[in-house]
Amino acid sequence: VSNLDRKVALYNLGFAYVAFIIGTLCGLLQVFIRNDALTLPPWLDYYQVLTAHGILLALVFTTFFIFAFFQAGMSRTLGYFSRKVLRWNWIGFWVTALGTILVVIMVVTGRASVLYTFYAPLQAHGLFYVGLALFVVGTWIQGFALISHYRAWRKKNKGSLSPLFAFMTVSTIILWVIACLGVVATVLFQFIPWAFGWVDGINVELSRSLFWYFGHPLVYFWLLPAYIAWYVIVPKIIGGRVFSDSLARLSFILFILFSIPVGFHHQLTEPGISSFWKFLQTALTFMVIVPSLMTAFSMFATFELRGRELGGKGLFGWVTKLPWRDVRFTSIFVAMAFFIPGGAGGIINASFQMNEVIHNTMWVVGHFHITVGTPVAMTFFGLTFWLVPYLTGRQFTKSLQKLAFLQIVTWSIGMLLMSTAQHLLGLLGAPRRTAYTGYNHEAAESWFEGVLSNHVTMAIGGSILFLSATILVFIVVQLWWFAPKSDQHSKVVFPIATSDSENTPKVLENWKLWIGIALILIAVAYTVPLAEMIQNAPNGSQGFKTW
Ligand code: HAS
Repeated sequence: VSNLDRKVALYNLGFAYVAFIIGTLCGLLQVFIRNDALTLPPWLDYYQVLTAHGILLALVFTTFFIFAFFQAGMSRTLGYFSRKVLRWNWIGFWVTALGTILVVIMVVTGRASVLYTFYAPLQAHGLFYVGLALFVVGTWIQGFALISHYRAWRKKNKGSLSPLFAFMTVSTIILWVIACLGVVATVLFQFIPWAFGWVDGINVELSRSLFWYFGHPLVYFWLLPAYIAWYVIVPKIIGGRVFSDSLARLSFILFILFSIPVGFHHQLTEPGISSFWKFLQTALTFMVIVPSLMTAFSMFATFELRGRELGGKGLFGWVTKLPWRDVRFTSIFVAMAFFIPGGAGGIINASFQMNEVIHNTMWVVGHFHITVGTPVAMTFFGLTFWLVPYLTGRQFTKSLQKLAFLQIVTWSIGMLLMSTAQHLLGLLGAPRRTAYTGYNHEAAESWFEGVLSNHVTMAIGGSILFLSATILVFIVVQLWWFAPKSDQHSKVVFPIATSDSENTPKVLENWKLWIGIALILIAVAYTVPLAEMIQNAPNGSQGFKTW
């Protein structure tokens, strides 16, 4: 990676970690408010903090981190950026940053307490939606800059499959662009006119559906970069290779196909969508589980092959041979382990009838803390430990490595306590998205007493998590400015495993084909129900009037 390419990746990474520390602080406040241990001052309310927490961590930290990782990896695997690609990456970064700053100003000043899902009937100041639009446009610019870098490489290497890292990056960007079409449509054509008062109503069901058309693949936009690390980086760190190049590519293609036409599984309790369409999208949701199962299989195979290569004997002897003392591996392994219950919880959520039990309860909050909050976030931490030194030319010293272990141990314990409590509270009926259980709050609170299920457990978990976040940011600051500069021997490399693509079918890189099939599936799953929502809206297509 050239120094110029490094700089844009570092800026993205820096932005990500500033958002991370503020977002985790909001999380800390959150658990204490729910525990009734903290009363906020009159100028700050619960929903303001909750919105900031969700936006800063789920949207801002992830997105900026992902682009840092993509930029560093694309420059490493396909060669330095041309001046044009570099310029567009910078423009994209600044547009994304500007959008973020606008959004944050609106949230902090109390004009956008609409949560990170921001769908109607909640309404924010118009500038909040303008900020969101800029955020999306900025990511598209960065995404297209990377795609043009990839196209230039393919032109030079006609007939060859691209390196796995680049293939996966392009798949993720394609998924992101198609997914954003929904949120762009609702923000531009529904929210902005409504929030600025140009129209006097909004079609709530349509806006929620367009949001979830985007909202579900959004979770795979977070997950796929973590999967890139699992498929391409981890095998190198443990000294192995990619188990199967075709399997890895196929799993990413399956995400492009099946992660979008499934948004209704977030809306199973909404009356405006008929059961047939909900059922169809639920069935498609079960298809999007397949590439994750393929990934799990592939990971186990990679670990076992490498463990046996190192002399591991018997059924599980190979487990002991893996490099457990290497925090770059251990952090990501623990992240993977969290995804086993995380994924199982997702399957429960997606099961039409079981969704009735958990919808809008704390269970969902538990679910996303052991999907995006641990498997994804902790994979990003594991990447940070070498990505920052790689970009800054400093050393990941022994003492920082020890601290990194402490960080992942505290994050794991904190998440385990907090998310277990959240799952149990949810099953007992504790609502999400509100500090209060409803009327008769004091009496209702007492239902939730118990060793693991109460709000105190959640608060203890939350506090450990904040401690862990502080340790992580301390490590990042050290690796950025203070750790000793690396010399020839201690130079940190960007680990990329060998992936044998000799027998990989070329059709897997035929983007037109896969994008075409994805669009057909989307049309099948969405055209009729969206048309019905427009037709059936009271007061015409604008829907419900607001006063
Ligand atoms: Fe989800 C709600 C269904 C995955 C995030 N999800 C959410 C929300 C978020 C979220 C943020 O159907 C809340 C949205 C809101 O604000 O309202 N989710 C699923 C399904 C999956 C799934 C079917 N979710 C994720 C991922 C997320 C995420 C990934 C973030 C990154 N989710 C739902 C549904 C709802 C929902 C409903 C709505 C609920 C409601 O009613 O509101 C699947 O993709 C899961 C498949 C995953 C697996 C796991 C494979 C395991 C692997 C690990 C291997 C481990 C190894 C290590 C190798 C099948 C790959 C070995 C270690 C050892 C120790 C042995």
